Amino acid sequence: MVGTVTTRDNRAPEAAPHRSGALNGVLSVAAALGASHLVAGLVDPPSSPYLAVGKSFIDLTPTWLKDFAIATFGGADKLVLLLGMALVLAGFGAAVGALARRDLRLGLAAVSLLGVIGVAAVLTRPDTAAVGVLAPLAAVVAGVGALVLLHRRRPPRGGGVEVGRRTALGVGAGAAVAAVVGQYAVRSSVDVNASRADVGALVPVEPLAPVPTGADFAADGGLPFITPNAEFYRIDTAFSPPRLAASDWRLRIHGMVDREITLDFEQLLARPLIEQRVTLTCVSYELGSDLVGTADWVGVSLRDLLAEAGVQAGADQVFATSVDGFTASTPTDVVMEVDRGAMLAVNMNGAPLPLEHGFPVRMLVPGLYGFVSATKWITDLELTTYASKQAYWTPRGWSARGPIKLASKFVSASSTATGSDYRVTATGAAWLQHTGISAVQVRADGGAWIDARLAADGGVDTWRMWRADLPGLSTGEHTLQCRAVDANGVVQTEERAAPAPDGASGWHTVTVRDGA
Ligand SMILES: Nc1nc2c(c(=O)[nH]1)N[C@H]1C(S)=C(S)[C@@H](COP(=O)(O)O)O[C@H]1N2
Ligand SMILES: [Mo]
Repeated sequence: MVGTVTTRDNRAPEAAPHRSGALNGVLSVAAALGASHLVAGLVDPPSSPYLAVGKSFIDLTPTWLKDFAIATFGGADKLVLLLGMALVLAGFGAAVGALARRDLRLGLAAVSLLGVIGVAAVLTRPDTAAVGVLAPLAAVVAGVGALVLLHRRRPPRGGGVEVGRRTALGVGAGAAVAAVVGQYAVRSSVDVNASRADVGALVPVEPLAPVPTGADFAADGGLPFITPNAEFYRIDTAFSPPRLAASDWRLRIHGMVDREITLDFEQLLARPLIEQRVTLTCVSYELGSDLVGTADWVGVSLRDLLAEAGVQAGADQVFATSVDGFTASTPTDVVMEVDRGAMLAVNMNGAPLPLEHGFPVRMLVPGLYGFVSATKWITDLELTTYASKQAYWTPRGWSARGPIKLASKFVSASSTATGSDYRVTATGAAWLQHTGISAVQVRADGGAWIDARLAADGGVDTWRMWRADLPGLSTGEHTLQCRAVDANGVVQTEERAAPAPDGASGWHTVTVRDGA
């Protein structure tokens, strides 16, 4: 009967080829990405659609999602984004394949859409060159080519399976090879590692005294006073760190200045080199989180550089731009404070800045959160006004100004049994850069505050480590809190605030148990 025939005609083509349709789509998208990454690697690395779209994605991400990603994944947020993009692209590829199976033209249109998005990203990103559009165009050529090839070679029902499989394998292998070679080309386009080795460790006019002994309680489970570069938190909007050689670096100081200045790296280093011990903090710091670290920085006084340029009256904002288009603005009056220590840093803990931390040059202003003061890969400084220009995070709902808030946190807590009760030894850190800490207090279960022992003072722009003993805790669970008192006697507020828009506040609270 009619029913039987219909069933056969519908069922036969659907089972197996449907799956290969999705696979064809995924392979075509992979071919598109591989080819474009290769072409980008050869002509203009930042134009790789994968990187450019990733970067655009970051910039277009709503603030709540970005905050969530930083809070949830911390330093791994980039990896999560990468995996997320791979998943989205694989899903997109499967859809392309399904469309192509219905009508090849639909599939081709869909895969070309990837190229259109890529062209748009390349043309609108500040760090991409016009020649970079060749990369998304290569994506279209490779994606369309692969889809046509795979579609044509799709085995006719009941035969030719080997031919189809070989084509698929060939496209997949070609995509992988192109991606790997492209990545190699991206990495070797600028030899930043050689450039870092050239810069090496710089010798300041007056080297800092070593960190005083007893500046931390690392032996009791606390953090080391100096944060090793490899463990220093990283926060930025860069999908992958810009690769800028010191020899290609230029800094333009312009806007409301008497004399515009353009410096290259050698000219920067010809200025007197200063060294400062500074604790950097991210405004996204949440009570107890890791977005705070201390390093010894060598660089040049920013105040002196701006004085050379001659800051004009009314220029209340120092507007910094990085090579990848991130911007941050700092109040001019803070940068120009005689003892503030605003600097352009080139060394971090005795080594050239790691790529992730801004090689070759970054800005630092002790006492201000990173988003308003610590521009990495800095290439431009404009003296302007808050009224005329907004930095990256301002329209995204964060404060235009960002003095660091008084904070303290627990780092470790260990318990020791003492007969029928137990004792907890806690370590932690407290900071109010550029003011200093005079005391830290700890309490259990809302009881009386106990003064913690402060570690040796490592400098007014750094954190202060502390250690506290809480004896006589009864078996079971207890809640510990800490609070800091700054050098002026101001006590850290109990009032809780989320990081947005201008930094978290409140007392860090942890739970301890005996035997834990
Ligand atoms: N170019 C660039 N510089 C940047 C950022 C950025 O996104 N791009 N983020 C800022 C923020 S929010 C912080 S907290 C510090 C973090 O510096 P780190 O990654 O070296 O710890 O860098 C600042 N400088
Ligand atoms: Mo930050």
